[in-house]
Amino acid sequence: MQKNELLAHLSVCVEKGKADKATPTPPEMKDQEGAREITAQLIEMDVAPEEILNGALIPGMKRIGDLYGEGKAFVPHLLLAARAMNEAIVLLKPYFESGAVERKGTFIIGTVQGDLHDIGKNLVKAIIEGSGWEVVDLGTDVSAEGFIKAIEEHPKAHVGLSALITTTMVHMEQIVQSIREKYPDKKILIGGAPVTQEYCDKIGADFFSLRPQEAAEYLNSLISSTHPT
Ligand code: B12
Repeated sequence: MQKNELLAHLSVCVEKGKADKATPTPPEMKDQEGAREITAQLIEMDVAPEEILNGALIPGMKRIGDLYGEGKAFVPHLLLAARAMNEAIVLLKPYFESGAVERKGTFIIGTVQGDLHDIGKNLVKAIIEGSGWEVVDLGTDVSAEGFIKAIEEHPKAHVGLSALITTTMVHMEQIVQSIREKYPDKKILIGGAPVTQEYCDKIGADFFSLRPQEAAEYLNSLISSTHPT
């Protein structure tokens, strides 16, 4: 296959969650090469990692993110796409780390204190990573101090908080306040099933959505006004 055909095929692999040859789904792609093999082939052909990222992985992830936002794809589809994306990212990681691929900026994300739910957070991470951002994942049960320490290490990063329980969601307010005391202009995104726009306005966060693709679009919209890290 030629380069452009391979890039187009890789994009479909991400969208459809075809991580590698052994991945049995989708049925119409059974026994075909997946994201891992095709990415390896493109690297072997000296295709720039940036082109692989921007020309195949990001558009594939965007398509599935949009379908999810429209209610035409569901959580399992996003998880499969994230897995396929990760297979490719692992191979591209050395180029990201060497600085050969420019990322749009850094996004710090964590599930707030007391909360161990991370499926939604991981989806947001995958879509934002898939949209070209470096993501620093703090994991679950993250305190205000945890977020602030990460911001100290990545001062230009934007921050995302996730919460799934009404009793842990309240920690978002204190975390937002603590971040604002030290970093008044920091952009803070919040989400998670119990979170609402009203709550976002109340605690002074900058952005709320239940749709990861909208969070990626919001971050992309900030690029013109901020410099990437
Ligand atoms: C899976 C699950 C678990 C798993 C978590 C596994 C894991 N690794 O995450 C386990 C079994 C461990 C678990 C434990 C508990 N759970 Co639970 N859990 C669920 C369940 C079934 C699904 C949650 C989920 O993953 N949803 C799917 C994801 C994709 O949705 P999401 O997180 O909302 O994320 C989306 C958006 O919100 C958004 N988003 C998320 N984060 C962010 C962040 C940003 C910045 C942005 C922009 C967007 C965004 O993007 C995502 C994609 O669309 C829900 C019930 C349900 N049906 O929702 C209960 C639920 C959340 N759990 C609940 C409870 C009570 C608990 C426990 C306390 C139970 C117990 N008694 O031990 C413990 C809590 C432990 C702890 N300290 O956290 C309650 C919460 C009730 C409440 N009042 O708030 C629920 C609602 C069940 C219920 N009906 O009672 N749970």
